[in-house]
Amino acid sequence: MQAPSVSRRDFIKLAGASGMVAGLPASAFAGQSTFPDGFLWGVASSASQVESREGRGRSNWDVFADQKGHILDGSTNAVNTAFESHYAGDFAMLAAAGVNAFRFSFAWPRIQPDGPGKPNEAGLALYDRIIDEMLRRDMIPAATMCHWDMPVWAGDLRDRDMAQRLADYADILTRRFGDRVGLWLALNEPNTVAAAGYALGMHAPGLASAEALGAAVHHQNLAQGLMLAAARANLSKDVRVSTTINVQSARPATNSPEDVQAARMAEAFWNGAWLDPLFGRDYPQEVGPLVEPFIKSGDMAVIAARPASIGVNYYARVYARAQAGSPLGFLPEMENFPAQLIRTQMLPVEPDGLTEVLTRIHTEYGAPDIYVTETGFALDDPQPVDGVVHDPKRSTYLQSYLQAAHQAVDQGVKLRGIFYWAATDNWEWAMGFSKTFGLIQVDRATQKRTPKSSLGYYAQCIKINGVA
Ligand code: IFM
Repeated sequence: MQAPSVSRRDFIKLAGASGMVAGLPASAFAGQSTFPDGFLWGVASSASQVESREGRGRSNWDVFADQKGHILDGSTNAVNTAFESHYAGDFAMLAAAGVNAFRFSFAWPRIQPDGPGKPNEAGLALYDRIIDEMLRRDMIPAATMCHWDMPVWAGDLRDRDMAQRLADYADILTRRFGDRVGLWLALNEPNTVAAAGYALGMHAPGLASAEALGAAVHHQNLAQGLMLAAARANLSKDVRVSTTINVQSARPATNSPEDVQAARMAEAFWNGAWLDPLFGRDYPQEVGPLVEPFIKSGDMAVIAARPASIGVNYYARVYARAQAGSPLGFLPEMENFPAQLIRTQMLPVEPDGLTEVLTRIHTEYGAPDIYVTETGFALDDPQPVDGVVHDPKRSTYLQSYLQAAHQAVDQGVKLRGIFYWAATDNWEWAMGFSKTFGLIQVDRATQKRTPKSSLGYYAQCIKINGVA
């Protein structure tokens, strides 16, 4: 497969289209908001959102998406962006913009399609090629081991044995790819998985009960501990091994005592239920009744992996409305957002919440290195004009989030990199293809990739290692 040729000059053109700082030398920004040396300027993706189903086993998300009424636009994840045959072109475009790290995930159903034990060599070989191409383009591979897609044979997270199955899978991955991946992340947003998949029935496997929720919380934490232990046993000490939590601070939707209480629960569920045990504390008392039935002797020690770095996904705050009878005790819904906030297709724009979560993790959890493993904006993008999709709002929002991240750095936070979600438009789970986050547009009929002007803006930031 031939990668299209994209030059750095094309990106100066793109930056011009973005109306930003095209052509200015890096010295023009001396003393302004620059990031530490070695900062990772990344973009992110996940297997189940970009790869096709070709060559892999059936996943929990295939089952969910194939059931009528689950996906907003009636689409499925059968083809997605056919990343497995377009990655070289995607990487060429991103590398020309200066992107120096690429976050992707392995599809567990591609590695172990039919059952536990011996992995599928064709699946492993595909990721060999993808990783080698990243390295050829000077992009550090940042790999999520499991980003929501699980093989059907493995069952679901109500089953405690899932933790060991995920640990065995982590062992396979780190043995094979440990010599090339620079940053390992065990799970992606276990909090979203538990809330949307086991409490609200909105994501695979479509469950909604307090029992399923409690099991999904504890078994993912346990899995994460076992996965990190398996990875550490296989990797050299200088390789970064961590996990990614969707950290959003919670506020009440109204001033009612019920909503104030709901926000306390949301805060504990969304953040503390994951970060506290990972860094050696007990579960927050608010989630005790949910998880206690599932905790066995020795579990908390396994979960307390105390990683030296942590992946943080941040989009916006959670606004909690009390909901009697809901397994969570609150609803994190769209209409709960304060009306004055700018809204994207999905979430509001709240840059100050990013400074808040980064400084909080720094002070409360022993100042780990932090990677913002996702942040991004779903917007209604226009059709391309002269080979560029003009999306100035995405650049403006991104600029405000980068400034917010930089404020955290000013306050001592050890921020080591940012990964924009997403590299390309992709399949947004239950929202199908209706939400577009990418820096690169993908034509669904032809799979043609077109850069957005926000990629040009990102290129300018990368060039000055700061906020353009
Ligand atoms: O697309 C998702 C991703 O898979 C996990 N984090 C949030 C993104 C946007 O909703």
